[in-house]
Amino acid sequence: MSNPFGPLTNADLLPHGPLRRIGTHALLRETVDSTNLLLLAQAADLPDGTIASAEFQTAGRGRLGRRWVAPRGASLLLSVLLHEAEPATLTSTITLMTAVAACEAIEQLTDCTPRLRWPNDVIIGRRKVGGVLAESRAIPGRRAVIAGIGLNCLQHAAHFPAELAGRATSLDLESTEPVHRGPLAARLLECLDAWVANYDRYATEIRRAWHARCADFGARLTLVHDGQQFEGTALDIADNADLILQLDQGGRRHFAATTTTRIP
Ligand code: BT5
Repeated sequence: MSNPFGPLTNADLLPHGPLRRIGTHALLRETVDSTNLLLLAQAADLPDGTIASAEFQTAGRGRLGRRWVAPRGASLLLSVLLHEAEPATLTSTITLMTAVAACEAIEQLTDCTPRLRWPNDVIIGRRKVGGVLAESRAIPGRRAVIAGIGLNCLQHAAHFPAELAGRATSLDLESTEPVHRGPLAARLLECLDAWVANYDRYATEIRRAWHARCADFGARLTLVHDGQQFEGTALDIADNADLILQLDQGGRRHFAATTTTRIP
């Protein structure tokens, strides 16, 4: 095993068991703009299952133009490239699979209990410990689907910018045990590989696994869609990962993650 406090290595990221799909190749960087961008840019030339990892991102990406910020060496900053035939049905469920895989790795290797917040947050208590960003682009004959995850591992409170105070946390802050990034990365990728290898057969299971960890159902949410605010009670997620909201004004409505923001 690599140095538990050193940078992530190929030994952490490439599969130890039988390769299903994820881990054909790994790009490890000290510094990169964004691991998602790295894979998006080279998507047509890299093999299906390529992993990208960095110790630091200068332009970490969140959803809808937001930023992901993390000090050097404190997080898992990982992205996975998947080549899919069109129509790439994987795009609607890859966020759920990645978030569930992150929870599984945390549950198996730490004493933390992670939960999920629609559409892409991994939380502990009420604080965000990780986030998933799925992106995709057409490449010749196929679609490149990129699943990126940022997971706060070693940060302490002063590492978070002021605007995240009280809203963000790390595994080290939440756990009573030391947190080792290498084994966490390896387990997260193994869990994701298991979901992705058979995702068409796992549609029900993935929804169930996500549902079981979701902190939102039955909770009151305020959503903004198309400049309009909607309030209601979260009921469920649809097969395509839309959130189903029971509106206070009456009726039920589906909201897509790509066009919806939450008011905290
Ligand atoms: C996300 O977006 O949560 C998706 C984050 C995905 C990051 C990974 S890192 C590897 C890969 N490469 C990338 O460039 N991206 C992916 P969103 O739901 O839009 O949340 C973004 C918001 O979370 C920000 O506006 C902040 O409020 C907050 N935030 C930023 N950094 C954070 C952190 N380290 N921990 C907790 N919250 C954070």
